[in-house]
Amino acid sequence: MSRSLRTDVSKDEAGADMWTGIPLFPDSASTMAGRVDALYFFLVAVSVFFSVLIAGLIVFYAVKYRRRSPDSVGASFHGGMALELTWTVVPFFITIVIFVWGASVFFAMSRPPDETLNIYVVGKQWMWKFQHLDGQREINELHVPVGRPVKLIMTSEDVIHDVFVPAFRVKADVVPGRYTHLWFQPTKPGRYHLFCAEYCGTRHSGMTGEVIVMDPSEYQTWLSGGAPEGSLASAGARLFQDLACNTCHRPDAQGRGPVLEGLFGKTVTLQSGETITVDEAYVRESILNPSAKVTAGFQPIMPTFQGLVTEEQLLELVEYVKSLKSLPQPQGPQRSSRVGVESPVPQPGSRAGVEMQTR
Ligand code: HEC
Ligand SMILES: [Cu+2]
Repeated sequence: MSRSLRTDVSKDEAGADMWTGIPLFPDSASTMAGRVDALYFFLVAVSVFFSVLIAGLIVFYAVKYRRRSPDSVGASFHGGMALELTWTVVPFFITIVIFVWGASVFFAMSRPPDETLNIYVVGKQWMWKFQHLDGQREINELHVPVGRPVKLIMTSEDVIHDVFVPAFRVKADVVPGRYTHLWFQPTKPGRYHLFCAEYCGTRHSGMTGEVIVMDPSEYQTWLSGGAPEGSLASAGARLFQDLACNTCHRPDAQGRGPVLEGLFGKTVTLQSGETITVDEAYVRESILNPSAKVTAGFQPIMPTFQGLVTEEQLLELVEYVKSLKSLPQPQGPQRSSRVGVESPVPQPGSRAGVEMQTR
């Protein structure tokens, strides 16, 4: 039953330990846990207070005004202004407090800090697949370091799933066809349950896993343990060649497609005149449905890769595009090179952090 039983187990015992000792209240192991609990306890306290008050008054008045003789008749009266104002105004202010408090916790949960450790998640019936930027892949187990904000970038291969880590007090839907986000900052090393919290088919209840929070040094050791295929971005770089993306997207603006170097995070103007900030979702859509948002100054000649790439390969391509740093530009923003302005000769080593084969 004890907390130590659940947190100090060695790796091989973990499976058996999963189901021993169900505690009344989950561990608190993230920076969000205290805030969520405080709000939760406030809600419980308000509910208990009013339940007791109302039930008490009902009993009290039922006794006080009980019928004392068979022929007694109740007095008729019409309202009491002071009473009605009180039971309108007091709940009004209490619900406003709940709203403002709830909104502030919600905002804190939905806005990750700027510097996060990003991990990609793919849900599928009935398992969780995790991809670390360094290339490690895990199934139903997620290793993270303690004390660092972690952001999960999540999608599903089939139906809607939902990541839920009770000890962190965080939960978010994982939806096919789009990326959703979830962030947390673990505060305590240990092993914590991970659940799917959206009914997703026959074996939904078995779609569980563990988040393993480690000391930073242990985490480094674990990270260096194995990534035979290299980083996610380098896997994406290989795919970029295998799928011949590089025939159209070249770093020197001589290709038929836009330069992707430095694209991520920039604002792109579309043919429709709209502008859009390049994020994971935009890159994903550009690959699966290129004609949905055509970049200004280009023809919609890019073929769709729908059905040719898996969700995991898409993540590799997204991560590769993310890793493409801007080429040194003498003047103006990156976008100028896309509308035909002369751009500098590419440097072979300029694709920072990514091993590229020479063409
Ligand atoms: C036949 C040439 C061609 C191929 C092959 C091609 N693209 Fe494109 N790509 C384009 C063109 C042209 C555009 C701009 C028009 C548009 O948005 O559809 C574009 C747009 C994009 C954009 C949006 C860029 C921006 O500035 O808005 C991304 C990201 C992208 N492609 C990635 C890829 C990836 C990844 C692959 C390989 C899986 C690929 N492309 C293969 C021609 C190509
Ligand atoms: Cu599920």
